[in-house]
Amino acid sequence: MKRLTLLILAMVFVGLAKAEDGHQLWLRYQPVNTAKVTGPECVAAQELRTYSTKDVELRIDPAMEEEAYKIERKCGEGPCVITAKNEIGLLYGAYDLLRQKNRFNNKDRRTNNSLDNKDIRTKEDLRHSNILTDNKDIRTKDIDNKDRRTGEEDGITVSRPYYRLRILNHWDNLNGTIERGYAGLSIFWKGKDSGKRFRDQPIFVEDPDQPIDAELIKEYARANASIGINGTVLNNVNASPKMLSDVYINKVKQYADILRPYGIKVYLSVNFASPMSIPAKGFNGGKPVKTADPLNAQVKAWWKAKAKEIYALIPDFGGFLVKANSEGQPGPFDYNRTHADGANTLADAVKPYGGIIMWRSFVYGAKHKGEDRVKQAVSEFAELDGKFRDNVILQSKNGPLDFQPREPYAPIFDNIHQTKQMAELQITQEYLGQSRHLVYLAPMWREFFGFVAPEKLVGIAGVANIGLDKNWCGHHFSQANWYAFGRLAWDPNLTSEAIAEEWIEQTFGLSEKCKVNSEKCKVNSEKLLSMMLRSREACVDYMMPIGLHHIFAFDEHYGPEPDGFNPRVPLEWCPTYYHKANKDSIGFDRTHTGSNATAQYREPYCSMYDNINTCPERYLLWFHRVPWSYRLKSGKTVFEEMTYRYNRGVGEVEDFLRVWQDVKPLIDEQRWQEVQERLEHQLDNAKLWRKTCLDYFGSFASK
Ligand code: BDP
Repeated sequence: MKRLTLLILAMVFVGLAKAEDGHQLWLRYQPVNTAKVTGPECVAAQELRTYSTKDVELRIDPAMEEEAYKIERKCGEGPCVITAKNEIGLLYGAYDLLRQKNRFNNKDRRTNNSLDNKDIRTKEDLRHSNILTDNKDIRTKDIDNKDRRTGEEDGITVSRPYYRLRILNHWDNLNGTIERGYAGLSIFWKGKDSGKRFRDQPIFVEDPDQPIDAELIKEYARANASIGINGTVLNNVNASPKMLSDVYINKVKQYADILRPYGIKVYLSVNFASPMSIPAKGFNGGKPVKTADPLNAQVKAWWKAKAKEIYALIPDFGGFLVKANSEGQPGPFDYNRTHADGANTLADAVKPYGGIIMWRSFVYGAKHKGEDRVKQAVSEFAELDGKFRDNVILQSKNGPLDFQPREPYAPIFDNIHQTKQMAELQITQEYLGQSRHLVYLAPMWREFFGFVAPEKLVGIAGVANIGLDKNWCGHHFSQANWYAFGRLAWDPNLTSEAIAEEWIEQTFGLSEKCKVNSEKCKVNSEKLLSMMLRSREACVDYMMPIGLHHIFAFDEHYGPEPDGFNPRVPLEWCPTYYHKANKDSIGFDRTHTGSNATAQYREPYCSMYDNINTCPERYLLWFHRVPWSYRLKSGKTVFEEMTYRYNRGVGEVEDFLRVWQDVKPLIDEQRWQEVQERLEHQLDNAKLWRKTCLDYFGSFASK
């Protein structure tokens, strides 16, 4: 009897621990097994059979658009019907149906294409000032009363993705580490400890003999499919040539086979000099080439042979992502060739198979060394516009510098007109507290779409925040950024509010505690929503308000180091280069009297940013150099305003801790505790930012 009780208790605890460690992400539906599913045998059917409480019928209609779906809900009278052109559309429809069923707060905060999706900066400003000053009111601004999901066609939802390319970029190295990864080692590549140490950390080396974790990759595929992500780049943009060796291509094939039923294509980052060290099947008796010059006939033949080798194994392989001539990576400049020469050679190799090349514009310190770093992409690429093959896409970060907590949009999007473009967003919070701070990024990405119209782009890439940590992303709330990326790639007009609300309800709202207390859960969900929506602005405040940027500790990019200067590293890595504070003034003059970066923007932004009276104050020190006595619209001097904002940022985190305490009764123990610890750390770190920056800048301001 005793043994039996113990056994039951043990089972309960194992069950609980398993259920609440965050590994299930937002896919926490309770299995019921009563669904009747007709239609093709596909992942959608399995998903619904396991989880739906209602009968669902799946229908194929070849006339429908690729990846689109229709859901007809005749609640109470017969089955729900999902119709799509093929199985992947059915799968997306199935996830949407499940998403709708697992919501309890049906307020309409869904889309907003009238407010922050146009170039109406004044409204943008208004919106931000609302967020900053009156947190209670944030959501009402975005409510649009037309419910396109339920209102229009009486229970019919029709949805199609805005972008064909919705791709995660994993910066995973073949030795299992992840560049800018804060959630453990790679889920794709496994290394082994070399026994050597660097700064007390073990050095890992590649170990291609280790088997892949097929189950984990299937879970990964399912999570991505549930939010519409349909592509993944499996390795770091700082790519090892070994990625293209046959042993690794064989592994890529295994991944492609697991991901395919979920509608996900695989892509690879490639090292431009790969032809010089890796053999290609059927090429030159297995010998590499002596050069990587993209116009050399042997090099072209090598890339063609390599493409053939890959496509023989993976017929739906997506293509290559390339970082060339940036931060020490090889590229076409090494042979006096242009980015277009380089990209086109690769594009020709994958073209026969329908592949694409995503060529990154994140370049500095090469051809335009010494120029203001934020100008270099336009300087390098604008003159090449129109010279790229039609299967080349220029992939650019949302800001012109490097994923800072706040940057103005990257003007490359204004300067390229004939070449296809993609935006690269960073889901991993390299500069926004990594996996230790709660910072919800959708508002930042929506801000970007307010300046770069979604229709200018053909796709979106997101630098992933996924690792081997049990909860995938390190911080439970960082999962929301993965979720938000997928949802925005599907529909960039979705509001940050709608996405956060969906995520909260699915992630925290389906617990046993919520089932018996659903009204309280609604209140909780509102509180969490408000906290998430304020979190990015809070981070800007306690790290880098009024246009400060890149004052992070060298390399780790986590804590503050505003006095950072090291003559042995490139100047563009030094914080002091970016604020140029001295006893008289602070800020980087990027106007016509300075680096003239403002000239790279289209009107009205060019004039607006150039003129200190019209430049939004959130970009003040980004574009302008001002004396310490300069007064902002608030009447405060620069240093007084800084002090106010650093304090406000810290105050926000204090409030997040209060919110988290309030919601405690309805959140499961393990996740509550883990988030609590991180929030406490976030507060300490925010205070450290405040102290370090105010001490440092104050030492100039008071002179
Ligand atoms: C920076 C990262 C660096 C990346 C680089 C890139 O610090 O690790 O390699 O961007 O995007 O944000 O290429």
